[in-house]
Amino acid sequence: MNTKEEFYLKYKFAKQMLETEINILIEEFVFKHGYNPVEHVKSRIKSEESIMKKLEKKDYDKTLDNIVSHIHDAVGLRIVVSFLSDVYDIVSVIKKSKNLIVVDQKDYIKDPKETGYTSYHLNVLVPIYLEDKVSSLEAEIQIRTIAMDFWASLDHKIQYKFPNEIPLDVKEKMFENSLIIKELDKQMMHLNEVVNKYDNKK
Ligand code: 0O2
Repeated sequence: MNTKEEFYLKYKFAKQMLETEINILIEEFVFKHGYNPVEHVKSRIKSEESIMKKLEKKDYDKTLDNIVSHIHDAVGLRIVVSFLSDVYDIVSVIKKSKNLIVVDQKDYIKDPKETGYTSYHLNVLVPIYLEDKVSSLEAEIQIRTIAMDFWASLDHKIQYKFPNEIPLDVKEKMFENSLIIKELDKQMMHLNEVVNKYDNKK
């Protein structure tokens, strides 16, 4: 590994490559299906402070090599879609990409985290084309519905407000709300299918 600046520059390139590839895949999907399932896409590079905190939590030395080996979401991209079925359509599109190699996947929609967190996570290798060589870096893509994103965003605020221990009543309420979100996502998807059938009859 080279200097710290060069190291973070590679993460910047990986983020740019990932954004471009995802935007192309989405545009291609819209062209093929005449429908845009994506509400918005957001990407970020994890701050150095958060990376170091995560290494500490995982009990690893704070080295650049350990970031590459153990921090799988230093580059992260989130795709927020309208309906539950859109999540799986987008996952399947990404899996078919010739430029991204899927190295891990977690379906937290099928198996939610104990907090109630739901999302589909895909870890991919993103190619980076440098002047003298081609290398790759791992990035995490989170795909979720607007309802799941609503839940996760409040949960994130709660985690920030209570860094040590989240009060039990808040935890329980969030878990209850995750079940409501799950039901709402199902209902909205079914209603959308009904609405689409009306369109077809015209
Ligand atoms: P931030 O600030 O969003 O980046 P690891 O990433 O190694 O800790 P694991 O199991 O390999 O753990 O990764 P996982 O759980 O697949 O993905 C971790 C990321 O998922 C988190 O990153 C969050 O973005 C999101 N996530 C996981 N669980 C929850 C949850 O209960 N609530 C919310 N709001 N988000 C969750 P970071 O680095 O923790 O946070």
